[in-house]
Amino acid sequence: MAFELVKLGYDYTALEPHIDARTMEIHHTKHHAGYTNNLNAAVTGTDLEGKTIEEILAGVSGSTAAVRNNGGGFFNHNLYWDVIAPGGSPNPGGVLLDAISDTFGSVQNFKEAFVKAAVTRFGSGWAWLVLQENGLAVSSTPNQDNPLMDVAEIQGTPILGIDVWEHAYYLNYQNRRPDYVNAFWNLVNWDEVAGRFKG
Ligand code: MN3
Repeated sequence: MAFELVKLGYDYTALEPHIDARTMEIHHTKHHAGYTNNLNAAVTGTDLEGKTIEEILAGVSGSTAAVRNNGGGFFNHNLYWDVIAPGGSPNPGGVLLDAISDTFGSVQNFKEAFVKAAVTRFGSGWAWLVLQENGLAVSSTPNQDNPLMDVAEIQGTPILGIDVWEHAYYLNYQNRRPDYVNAFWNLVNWDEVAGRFKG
């Protein structure tokens, strides 16, 4: 199998009370596993077989809906599990803090823009902090699209992302997406985000 479901670096219970264990278990073992299996099925026997996920996403406008949806779902959840951690980590520092301050004015302003993107994404999708050639941007994408895709309105390298599909929060938060998005700040692993910023 070309693409494999990652093992998480923490237990399903480890993100409580912000993300509950049942949500984590279903999200990983059903949703992410499904995207991974369906991506493999979609690329097997095609000229995409053997390509990296980044290569596939960069040319996704020429691919099937199955590749777009499941390739995005595979990549997006890999990032999501990595940028959150039990207890999170302190706010950004160093060059990432400088870049956030340059673009947004302050960390607080950045957080407000990110929350707004996450809360106002209609239906299912994601909100992102995106590294571009000329700095940072906040964006949101529908479904399992992401900024690596050549179809994305705002393109670049996502370094932080939040899943706002209902499957990511509904058991614990029901319709209260803003509560889930605000709780997310308790989990963000800024060391991981900073590592992605430096590439
Ligand atoms: Mn999801």
